[in-house]
Amino acid sequence: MMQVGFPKDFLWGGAISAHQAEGAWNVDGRGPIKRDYLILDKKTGKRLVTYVDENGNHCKAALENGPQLPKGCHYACFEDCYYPDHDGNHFFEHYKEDIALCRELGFKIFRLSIAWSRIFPKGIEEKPNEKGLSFYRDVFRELKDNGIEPLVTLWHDDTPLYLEEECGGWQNRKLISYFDHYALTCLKEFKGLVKYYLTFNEINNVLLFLDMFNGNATDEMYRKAYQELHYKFVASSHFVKAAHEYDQDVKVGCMICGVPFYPASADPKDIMLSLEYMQRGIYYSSDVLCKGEYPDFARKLYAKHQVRLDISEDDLKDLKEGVVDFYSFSYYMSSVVTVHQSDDLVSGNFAAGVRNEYLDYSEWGWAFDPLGLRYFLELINDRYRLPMMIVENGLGANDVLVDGRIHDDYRIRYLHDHLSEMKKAIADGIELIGYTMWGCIDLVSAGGEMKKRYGLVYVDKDDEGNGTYLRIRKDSFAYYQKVIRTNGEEL
Ligand code: P53
Repeated sequence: MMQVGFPKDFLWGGAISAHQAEGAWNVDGRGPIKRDYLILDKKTGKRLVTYVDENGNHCKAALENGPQLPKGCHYACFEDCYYPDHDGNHFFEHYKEDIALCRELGFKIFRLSIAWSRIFPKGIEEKPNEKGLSFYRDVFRELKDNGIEPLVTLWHDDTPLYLEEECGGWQNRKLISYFDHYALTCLKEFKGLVKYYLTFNEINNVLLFLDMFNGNATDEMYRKAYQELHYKFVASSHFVKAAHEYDQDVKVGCMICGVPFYPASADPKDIMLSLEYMQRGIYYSSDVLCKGEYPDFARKLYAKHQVRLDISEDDLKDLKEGVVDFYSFSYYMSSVVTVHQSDDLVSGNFAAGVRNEYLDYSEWGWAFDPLGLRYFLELINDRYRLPMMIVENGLGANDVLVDGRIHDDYRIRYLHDHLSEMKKAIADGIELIGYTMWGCIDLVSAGGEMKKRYGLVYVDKDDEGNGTYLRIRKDSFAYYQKVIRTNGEEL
């Protein structure tokens, strides 16, 4: 029989990541990551990295082409700069209060990430940092005690800095074994506490962002992106295999940045172009993780940039044996592409392409497209037939406190419209098992702004780091609470 409403064990919840929420960046032995050296440049609204050059000069620069600094330079923090990720939203100190709020909301699941560098500060150690392990053990226990299942991302863009600076980052095959050691340590240490894992957050961004935001990407950049992806795919497959062998209860998902690409016109050239964006941006990564092998069209992509992968027979075997249990993805917006010239371009942070005249855009240029979510669910269901989970979705907006309250009816509308499309997809037979709304408690955005807020809960902190970090329930809090209480009957 067709499912009508949400399944009764639907996993309602919210999501955060370590470096955007925890703060306590240098507490209890946590090692540094590149994000710890990123500031928000007020003039351009862009993130800059701070470092010292070989003569000891203080420098700031946009580092768009990877983590490597010029020769002789070292990442450094300066007294007169504010580093938003150093504090996050103070989840490290506030987690009990935050989990109590999640319980009040009725969450069944809470997505968070483990900071690799809390467990292995440099990434190369043999023995894990006990204090790091005990922090996460406490958090997971607190969640369990509150009837909430943790959904754990192993990597949310936070490779230990040592591995990036000294080992060449993910261009180095050795990263696979360092990651394996970290991931297997988590698997063993958190046995019985964690049932759901995701390996690499938005793993496809490496390629997707080259396409979307870097019209001038060189062959060399593409070659590096494909190589990095390959090593991450292999590392991911190792974890899936190990998890399945070690603990029958554990389920592992991929994590794909889900942007459907639309053609701007019915010109077959535009149709073909949008297909190629889907192939490179979405299917290339998803196919490897969900089907265990590279798609046929990979050959076409490699030919375009003369890619020669470092890839072994063992790798291919591992990819085959380590396919994920469910398909998880983030969904914020769709994007439009064309071969034709257009002046009407979308601009915003991490948004690109041609403006879609049928859609509204957020203050940050992200297309509001709930139907695009259902479209994406259909595409993915057709291709993989796996249970699906939406592990990020939400609206980044500049919420304003009025008499101590946030009336975020725009966020309620955003949620309502996306949840309605999910409900329709489920009625059409799509196996959707969970939804974790992004940034359920306000946190630092990927672009470094605090004022781009996603939460059901407001956190009193501004872009310069001023504030009490007090938590305040927004109007959307009561809305989502009702949705969960009625299991989506009332949207
Ligand atoms: P912010 C771009 C496009 C889609 C998803 O993004 C993205 C990004 C930026 O990397 O990232 C995910 O904070 C990411 C989160 C991030 C969230 O989307 O730029 O997994 O870490 O905060 C929202 O508004």
